[in-house]
Amino acid sequence: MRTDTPSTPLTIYRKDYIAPGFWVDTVEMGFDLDPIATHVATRMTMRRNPESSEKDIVLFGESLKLLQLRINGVSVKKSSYSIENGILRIRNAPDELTLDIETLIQPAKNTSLSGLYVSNNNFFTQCEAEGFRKITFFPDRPDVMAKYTVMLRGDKKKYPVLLSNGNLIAEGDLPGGRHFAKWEDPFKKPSYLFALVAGKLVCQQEKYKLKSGRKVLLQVWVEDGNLDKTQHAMDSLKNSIRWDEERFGLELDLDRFMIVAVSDFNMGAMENKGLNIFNTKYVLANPSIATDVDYAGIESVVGHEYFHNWTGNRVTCRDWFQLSLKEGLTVFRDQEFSADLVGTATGRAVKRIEDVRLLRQVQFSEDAGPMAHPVRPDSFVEINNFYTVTIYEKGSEVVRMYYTLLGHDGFRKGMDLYFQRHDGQAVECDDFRAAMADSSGRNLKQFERWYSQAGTPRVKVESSYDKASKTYELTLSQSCPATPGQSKKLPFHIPVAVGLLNSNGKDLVLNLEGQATPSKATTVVLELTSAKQTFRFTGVAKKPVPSILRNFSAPVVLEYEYTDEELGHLLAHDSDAFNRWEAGQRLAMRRLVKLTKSVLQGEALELDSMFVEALRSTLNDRTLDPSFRELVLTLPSEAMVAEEFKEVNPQAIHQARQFMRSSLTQQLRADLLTAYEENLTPGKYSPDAVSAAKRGLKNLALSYLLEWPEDATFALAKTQFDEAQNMTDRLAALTALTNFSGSAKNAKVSAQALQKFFRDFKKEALVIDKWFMLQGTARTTDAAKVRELMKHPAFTLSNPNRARSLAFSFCNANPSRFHAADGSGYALWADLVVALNKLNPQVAARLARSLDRWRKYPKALQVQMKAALQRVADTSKLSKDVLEVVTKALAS
Ligand code: B3K
Ligand code: ZN
Repeated sequence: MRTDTPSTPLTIYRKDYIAPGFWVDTVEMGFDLDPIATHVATRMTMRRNPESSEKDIVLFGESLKLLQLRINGVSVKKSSYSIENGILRIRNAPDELTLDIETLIQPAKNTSLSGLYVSNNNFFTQCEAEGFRKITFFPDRPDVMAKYTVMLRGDKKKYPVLLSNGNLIAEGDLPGGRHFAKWEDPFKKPSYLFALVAGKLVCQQEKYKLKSGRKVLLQVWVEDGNLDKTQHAMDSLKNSIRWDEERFGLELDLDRFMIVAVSDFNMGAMENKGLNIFNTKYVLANPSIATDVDYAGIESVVGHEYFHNWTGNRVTCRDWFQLSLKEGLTVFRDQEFSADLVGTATGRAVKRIEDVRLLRQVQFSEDAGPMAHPVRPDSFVEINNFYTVTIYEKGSEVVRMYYTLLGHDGFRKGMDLYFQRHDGQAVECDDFRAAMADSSGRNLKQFERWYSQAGTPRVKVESSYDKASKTYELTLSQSCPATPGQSKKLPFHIPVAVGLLNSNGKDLVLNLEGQATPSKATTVVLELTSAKQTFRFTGVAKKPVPSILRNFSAPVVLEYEYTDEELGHLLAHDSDAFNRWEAGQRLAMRRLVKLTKSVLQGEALELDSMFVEALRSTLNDRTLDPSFRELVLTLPSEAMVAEEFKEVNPQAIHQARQFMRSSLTQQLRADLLTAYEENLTPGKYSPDAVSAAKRGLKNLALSYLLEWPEDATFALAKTQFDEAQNMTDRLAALTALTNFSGSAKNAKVSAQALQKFFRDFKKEALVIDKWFMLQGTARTTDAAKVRELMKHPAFTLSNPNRARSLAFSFCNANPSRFHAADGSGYALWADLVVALNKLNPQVAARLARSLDRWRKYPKALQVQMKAALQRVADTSKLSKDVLEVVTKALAS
């Protein structure tokens, strides 16, 4: 049971799951599309589920006008059904029946972008998680899977294109300038995968030959005028299809696969069966509007949604608590896809580092805050609040640990068994774990705790070397901090990949006592299953330097007392590129923490030469891939430094990090200039990994160079801005110019560049988003400036991309300004959350999360944050989305 009255939000518990009282076998739908009032006729064949304790037909519905309700052609008597709190309940239904429902909905009024809505005069749907109930009354839960046939009717001029899931089986004209299209999806699916699109759209299409020889039709649909921006999405789709065939033996099961881009969309994209709907941000690209990061994002999101066709659609979730079953697994698959496409070992490591950075920065923080939840949550108020980095990114790490434990082939066997057992079913995370255990013969019972316990485990490592016996011991102990509702944690099953380096930086061949290690192995996976365990390596001639948690083999915080010298050794030599990078980050973090403390104590700031020289030699090491060098030179973000402190002072962290950046610039000026010049990419733009890596390093060098006020480097950035042949270089230059703190003359030039950028791209919404984002995160932007920008004619809160570009970027990515001492950032945040709540609760709730960690700040800030949270909580007509977030924050 759930309610629509948000003042008393109802918590739904995993333990309360009961199977549906009725199954639905077929669904036939007819839509008469009209933005003001769309008529929806639904006919479903249903049969009683003898195994359920629910005796009634239970249908969910929201914002619907019910016109008709018939069982086997006869109107259902008022006394036989009730509608209460969004549930239509029919009593005394026969065991088998045909249910007809007619509803009226108002797509143009739907600003929540969930259900059927209008964007730029076209129709789109978003049904995950619970949007289908805004279209018709339905057992809108993922374990009810049915076959759908959909008839779309609408004005032929206004809506020339009519799309739904599956195959087009009929189309034609109707009287009155209308037309129709009939679609049939041959696969049964849960309602959250239903989709329709109608409007004025054009497509890039091609026939693609699968490995089996079967030909499929691929289409990328966009608004007229955007066909010059679809090639990369199409290429990414073809790469995804090929990759899933090769890596997992999974073939596209439909004859037609469509991607549609829409500019008003709550998230990245949606995996509706055969009809993926995408945020334009993850489809549209050409060199003049998209950056290298955008190109990579498109590839990974196109891959992600495509891979859902098997992991999510063919095998789906029994209930929403199992969300990570499909999301964690599919993120793992898209991460592997992107890594495989680059192909090189460094390319793989670079991808891994980027993914881990996101995990640490956002997921570790979530795990330590009021919204912390296990990968398989036990309860929620609003499921849309649980599309989190924990479900997605930590979920992917959990899948990756199976991969680490079972190996490449072992994991593949597990996947094969999973599909063999569960194709066409709605299952649980435990079913996936069972497939991995049964296919490998391994006991993965304890592994279940990764699903049930929230929080980021800490692994503390101590080492000792015994010269006489030539043995080296590592003692690992684990703990996990308390999280809301979980005070005590039991030990996790943690794979810890370890290598040992000798004094020349070479890997030792490892002999692990009591464990058969493959001959010549230089990395072993230690399996930590108890609170504390010792592992002994034999035949170690000299005290080595341990490289622990290689490739980040588990989502934990590793504590080991490395000396600076050892870290320098790892940074210079570790064969594991992840840990090589990690060593540099540890050196940087140690100093950032110290500098922050010095700022707080009013001491003079200093940067030691050991660190500067270590970075200098990495920067100048041409044997290293530029993308790897870029990552080493990228300092831990302010948010990551904040995690090292019990009490966070954002301004002190900002000052410390800025000091480090400008000192590095001062001392590495010549090296940075050389890196800049060596990594130019003249000629035609290509988003390939090699060129993108060069641009990445070059633009990082540029951003450093402008940390030191100097006319010559300012001019370098200005020239790059003026002459850029692609968006990557243009935006990097503009960002550097905007953040430059030099003379008034230079400031004027920067301001002019910013204006020119707007003029040049005012027709490209995705570029204007970048323009707002750049300003939202600019060092000089405070809350007043954001309020001023919100008055700009191009700004609107009702488009989620635009709202995110300014509001989210300021609140989440400009910490020293957002946390201004006068509380102006929090007041702005509260105004924004309240305004968004009326328009779009999902987007509002995302922004509401910016104050999750308010307890971590100094008292003076806490008081103001609490007041802002309270103001939001006290707002009338608060959605349960926002209410859940602010209530949990206030209770922390
Ligand atoms: N499954 C969708 C997310 C739906 C979010 C609903 N609030 C996109 C994805 O993960 O692929
Ligand atoms: Zn997904």
